[in-house]
Amino acid sequence: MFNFFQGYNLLFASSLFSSYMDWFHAFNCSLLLGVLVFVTLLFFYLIISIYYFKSKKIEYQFGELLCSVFPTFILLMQMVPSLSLLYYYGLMNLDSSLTVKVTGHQWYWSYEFSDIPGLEFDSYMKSLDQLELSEPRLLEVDNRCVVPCDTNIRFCITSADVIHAWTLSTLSIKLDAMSGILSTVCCTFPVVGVFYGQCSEICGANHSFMPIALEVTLVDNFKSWCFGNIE
Ligand SMILES: [Cu+2]
Repeated sequence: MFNFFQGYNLLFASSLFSSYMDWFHAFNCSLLLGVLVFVTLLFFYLIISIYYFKSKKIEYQFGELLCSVFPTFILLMQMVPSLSLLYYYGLMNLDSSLTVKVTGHQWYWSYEFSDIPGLEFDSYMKSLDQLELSEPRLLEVDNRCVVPCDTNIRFCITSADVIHAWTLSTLSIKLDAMSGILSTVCCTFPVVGVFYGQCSEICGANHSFMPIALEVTLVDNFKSWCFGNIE
C-alpha cells in the first residue's frame, strides 16, 4: 500500500529528508484510505440497520467513546512521524561543511560559494540552439550549481529584485528568495546526479525561463570543478 502511494503521488525522492517526507505522505494517504473505508462501511451498516432492524435497541455510549478514542489514536499516529520530521529538519540546520549563496535575479540565478573565494557565477537557461543531446528543454542551464555528495550543504537564498523561489521538488527544497532576507536550508545529498527545478514564485515576464540545475558529484570531482571555475 505504501509503495502504491509513493509511486503515484510524488516525484522520486532523491535525498534522505525527501524520502522521509515521501514516506510520511504515503502513510497519511493510507490512514485516509482506512478512514474512508471505515466510514463508508459504517454508513451502510446504519442504513441497513434503520430499514431492517427497526426494533433493535442500540446503546450509543460505547459508540461515542469509540468515536473520540479512535480519531485521537489516528492523530497520535500522525503526530509521532510529523514531529520527528520537524525536529530532524531543525537538526540538519545545526552545522554545515559548505555554504552556497543563491541569489535570484530577473531572470536568472547566481551562485556564490562563500567558503571558496572567487567562485561565483551566473546561471542562465540554455536556449533551444544551445541544447545538446539528452539535455531537457527549458530546464538545462549554462552553468550548473555543482555540489559534493554526502556533505551537509547550507544554501542561503536571497533575491536581488523581486520575490523568486528556489525549488527542487525531488529534494523537497522550496524556499522563497526575497531581497533583504536570507532564507537558509541545509541538505545532504546521498545520490549523485543532476536535479532540475524551476522558480516557483511568479516573478515577471521570464518567470518560466529561469530553471535551476543542481549537479551532485563526488567530492574529488567537485574539487576539480572548483579549481576550474575560480576567477
Ligand atoms: Cu523567479
